[in-house]
Amino acid sequence: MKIKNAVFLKSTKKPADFPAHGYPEFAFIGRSNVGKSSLINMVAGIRGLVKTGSRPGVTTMINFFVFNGGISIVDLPGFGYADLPNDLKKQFLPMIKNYIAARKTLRLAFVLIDIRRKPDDFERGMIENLTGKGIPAAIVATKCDKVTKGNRAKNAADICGELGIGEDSLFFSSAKTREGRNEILRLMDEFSARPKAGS
Ligand SMILES: Nc1nc2c(ncn2[C@@H]2O[C@H](COP(=O)(O)OP(=O)(O)OP(=O)(O)O)[C@@H](O)[C@H]2O)c(=O)[nH]1
Ligand SMILES: [Mg+2]
Repeated sequence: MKIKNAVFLKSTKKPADFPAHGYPEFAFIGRSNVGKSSLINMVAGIRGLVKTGSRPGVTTMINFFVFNGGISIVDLPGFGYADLPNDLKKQFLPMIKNYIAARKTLRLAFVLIDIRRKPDDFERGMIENLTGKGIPAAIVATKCDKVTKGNRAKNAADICGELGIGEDSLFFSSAKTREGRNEILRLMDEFSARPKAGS
């Protein structure tokens, strides 16, 4: 798939306000600051499409975008940063869970993990939540430009070990070098064409 255009559609917190267009949908899920919004910009090929920032908690709403007039892309708030204001922090996890529960058009979720970290209960819980609802998850290691080749291989093995997935199931990405873009686009193509699991 080539990206011909990518537009912002709306930001909301409530399932009642989610767009009803019915396009195959792809969501980016992960901890605050893992690089969700940057990855969407990189895949879109538009630097300022989504707001990003060095402080965690930049994305506070569920943001819907449309690629090529027929693919829905969703940027979610992150989770897991202790120093966010309390009211925001408490909203994020239910917001993500309600989104997953409500969204019948969700074909595949990209679950992002910083290549320098180990997954923990948050990532495991999200993957369980998704697969429990029949939604496939693609695990994407982010910020791969920040590690040496050796550390990348070691950290990738650790991440896969922790999550109990085969090493060829982990995708590598960098918003800086654009690594991973073609694979993410290929997954979007593949899962857009497939009927949704269970339907
Ligand atoms: N070097 C490098 N920096 C990155 C990469 N991806 C994101 N960043 C930086 O990491 C910070 C967080 O990126 P965001 O894309 O805002 O992260 P997010 O997951 O959307 O964060 P929240 O919206 O707070 O949940 C920013 O300073 C980005 O420039 C990457 O691949 N490489
Ligand atoms: Mg963000």
